[in-house]
Amino acid sequence: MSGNHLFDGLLGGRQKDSRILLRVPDGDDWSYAELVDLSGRLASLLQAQGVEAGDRVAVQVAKSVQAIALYLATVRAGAVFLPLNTAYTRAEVEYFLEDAEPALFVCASDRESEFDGIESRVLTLDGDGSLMAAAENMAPGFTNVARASDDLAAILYTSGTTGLSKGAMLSHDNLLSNALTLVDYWRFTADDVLLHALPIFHTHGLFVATNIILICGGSMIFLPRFDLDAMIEQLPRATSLMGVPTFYTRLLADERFDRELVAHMRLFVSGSAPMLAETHVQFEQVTGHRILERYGMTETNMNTSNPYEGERRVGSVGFPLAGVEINITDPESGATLAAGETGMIEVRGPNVFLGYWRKPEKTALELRTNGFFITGDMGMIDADGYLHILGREKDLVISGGYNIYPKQIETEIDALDGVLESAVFGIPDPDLGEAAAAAVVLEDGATLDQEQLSAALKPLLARFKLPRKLVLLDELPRNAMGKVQKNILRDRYG
Ligand code: MLC
Ligand code: AMP
Repeated sequence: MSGNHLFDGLLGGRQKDSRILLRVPDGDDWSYAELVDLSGRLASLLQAQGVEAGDRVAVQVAKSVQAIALYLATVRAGAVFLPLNTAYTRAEVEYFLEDAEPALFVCASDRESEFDGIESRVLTLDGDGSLMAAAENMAPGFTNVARASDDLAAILYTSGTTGLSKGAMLSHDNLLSNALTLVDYWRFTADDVLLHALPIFHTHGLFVATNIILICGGSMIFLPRFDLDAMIEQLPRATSLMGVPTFYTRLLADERFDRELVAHMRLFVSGSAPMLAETHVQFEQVTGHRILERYGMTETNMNTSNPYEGERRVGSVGFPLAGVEINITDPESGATLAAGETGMIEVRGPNVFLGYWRKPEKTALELRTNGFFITGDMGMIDADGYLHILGREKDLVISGGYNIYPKQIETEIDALDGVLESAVFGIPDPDLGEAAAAAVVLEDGATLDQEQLSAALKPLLARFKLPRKLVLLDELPRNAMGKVQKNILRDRYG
């Protein structure tokens, strides 16, 4: 084995490339060469801190060029990058650290004190005594640790219906092969300027958006977050945008967003959550562009995409990507269904992950021995071969592209003093697509109100997971089998 599969594929040969890779509005521009240099210094530093090949490096930091450099440094050092949503509370972070046992946990300096007494070794990315401060004194140049295509590159945590988060293990080639396929399928070239407003702790913002640009040699306008004014200001400088449906509904609701502003744009991609047909239609009416919708998951990267040329079919997520197979099966028996029938979407290909970190029994439930991953999404392939996602078998709320697992929220609510039981379900939300709502049954004699319940949940759960609506009920609606009927709750309170 020689070389570092992912890094060589993303940035091999760009050590001296002085073209601009990252433009940070109100900040500095970064060339390819500068990013490669910084990632090398950080990789040396990780090694000096004892990080060895295969070790996990957990990272919860604000979106920045330095954070991208740390991702690349981790890969170069042969270690495993483990990014965490910046909204996670200490309680949530502790679970991931206990499970993944990282050699290092890198956090933002403004949250360092929150992690006092935590098991893992904690370093900060920014501020005094930080990795960035030390990186300045490291010698330039770094010999990458050799890593092969099926070595582990990243772990991304995702939940299941049990509510227990599982680390999806992604190999060097899971990430590289998928990004290479997308560069080709979506026609990315060195002339592209991607307006990047997604977070970089998830598949969409990190592995799809960032990896694609690194490979094609283009550049990114790097916004810290989705901000409408900044988007309107920067769109004239971009050729392409990737977003969740909320990006597009918010842009459409702003009168500055018109045909002229985006006449020069080449591509708008949407994914991570279902896009309403009316958003597709309205977007085309306003801009003359048709959004390209694609379908992916943490465990599989991107699976299907509408075509670049040819019909982008509204309500569909397009065709399987090169090398990816889609099988529609009977959710009970697992038998393959005929074309046109609706069933479980299963996926196989070089994009599909290696399994869940230290959870072989969970892996066995979802990843078949024949290589097909059982997605939990229900769908149908139409007569022209387009895949349509028609529902989810997994109990999941997708809010603004973030996943909220009802079971996790229910577990926290049920553990509160005075609560007998609860049910968390998704309700339509005009901005976020879906939002979480909770129905709570109190114990006899308990006097909690909605505000007290909300206040009790705040330190336990990231804010985006907090139920936007909380109702107190005498009992939960159940079917004859005793199962809570969330569809009734959704109809009644949605
Ligand atoms: C923020 N908040 C949310 C939220 N985002 N609540 C529910 N759902 C969300 N998605 C809450 C905050 O906690 C805060 O609450 C309040 O809203 C305002 O915070 P904000 O930071 O100002 O939010 P905003 O800018 O409005 O963010 C909305 C958003 C953002 C849609 C722009 O959530 C976003 O960028 N989403 C993208 C997620 C993503 O990248 N998903 C890809 C997953 S990968 P409070 O209480 O503090 O006021 C994947 C695979 C695939 O799924 O196929 O791609
Ligand atoms: P995550 O676990 O965060 O990776 O979320 C993946 C899930 O997001 C998928 O299993 C789908 O349910 C959903 N998803 C992603 N893209 C789309 C899309 N274009 N349309 C509908 N759902 C999508």
